[in-house]
Amino acid sequence: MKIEQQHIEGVNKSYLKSHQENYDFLANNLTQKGINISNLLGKLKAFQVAIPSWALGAGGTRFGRFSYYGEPSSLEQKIQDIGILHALTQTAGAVSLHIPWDIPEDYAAVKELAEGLNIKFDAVNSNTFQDQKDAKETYKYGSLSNTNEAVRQQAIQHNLDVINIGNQLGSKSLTVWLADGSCFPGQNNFQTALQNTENSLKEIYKGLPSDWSMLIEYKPYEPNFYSTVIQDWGTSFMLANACGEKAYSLVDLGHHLPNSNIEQIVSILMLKGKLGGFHFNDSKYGDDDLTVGSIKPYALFLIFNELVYGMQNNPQNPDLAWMIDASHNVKDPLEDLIQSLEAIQEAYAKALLVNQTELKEAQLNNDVVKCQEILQDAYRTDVRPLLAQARLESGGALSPINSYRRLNVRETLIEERGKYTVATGL
Ligand code: PSV
Ligand code: MN
Repeated sequence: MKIEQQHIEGVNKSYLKSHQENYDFLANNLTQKGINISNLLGKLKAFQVAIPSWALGAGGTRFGRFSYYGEPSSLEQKIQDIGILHALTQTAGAVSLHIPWDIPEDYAAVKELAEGLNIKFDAVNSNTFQDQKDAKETYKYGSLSNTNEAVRQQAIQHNLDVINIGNQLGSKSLTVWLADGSCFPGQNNFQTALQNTENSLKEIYKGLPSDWSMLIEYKPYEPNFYSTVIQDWGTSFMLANACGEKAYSLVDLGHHLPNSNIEQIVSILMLKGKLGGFHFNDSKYGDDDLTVGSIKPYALFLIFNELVYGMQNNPQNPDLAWMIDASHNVKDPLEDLIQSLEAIQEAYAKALLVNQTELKEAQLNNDVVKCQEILQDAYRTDVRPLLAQARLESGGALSPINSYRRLNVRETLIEERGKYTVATGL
């Protein structure tokens, strides 16, 4: 299924009048505060987030998986789904492939399909957390950190293969997330595991094309529950420094122990020019992979406030690879992703409203109350008409979720693909 412009325009008609009223009201208020609206709209339109190829099917837990039917069963169908998301939201202009789940069979055809839908190939993700069919070595006791050299070599080679696949599609970065670690005290020697990992990452780094970057993701636990080799941002930062200037840390919102100050982590990494990638999700307890902004929207805003500050003040930090990394059991995955995309744009827009000059002045005066007022004034602004206007100007839907439902997208996908198709992924 492909959503055409006239379908979106047709549905937009019924929302146009109330949108115009809401937008005019907001635009007036913001203009009176000295905010440049067209500049703001330009930034929102330019902000694109990659959809991971594994998130288009029903999510699941180890206790079960409940399909929403009509899942994409090939890479081409996954890209078509992202095309639907992008047509409606105009903010999902990239796909992040997970290899080996999504190795293209026909590169030229896949590229052409993506190009036709305005979708770029963002970071490619390797997978050494599962054993693949017919693999010679097992990752049961680790991959890049394994004490067995043959296992490490297999994992290094896999990452080099992933770079090669991404290179043929136009990707410019490799994301490495390791499940390596231990489940019980004494199982691993921490120092050996870290040294092996560093050496393996350096081998992969050697294979990076000159215009590529390597993004090193960290996670404190799961699937290993006693120790994880790359457990936190400090370890990731250390490894990125050891590898070289094209290696960066990647922050995944769900990969922190409860109550970690993620905004501070983001800020320091950007100051050091080492934040390369970002995975969005939300959580109540751990790496819950819930819809972005569904649990802690204020925390997301504070994180975005630091991201915006870094983007404006830290030229030493590269452009970031943004990706949604959320998926679960109870929603239509496409509706879920639309909600995540909206929440990301909302937090970004609010962060853009923060008056950085006034904030700096209040900070210098130690006016703590004013500092809080400035942040919360931006956070409490209902920016949704602004997002809708940015979408409208880019040819998207004023109300993506309602349009998705009114255009009977899921029903059409089920008709086209059948009910019981299953997407590759977790
Ligand atoms: C691991 O929890 C992770 O966040 C990594 O980014 C993986 O690539 C992704 O989730 C999917 O397994
Ligand atoms: Mn992630």
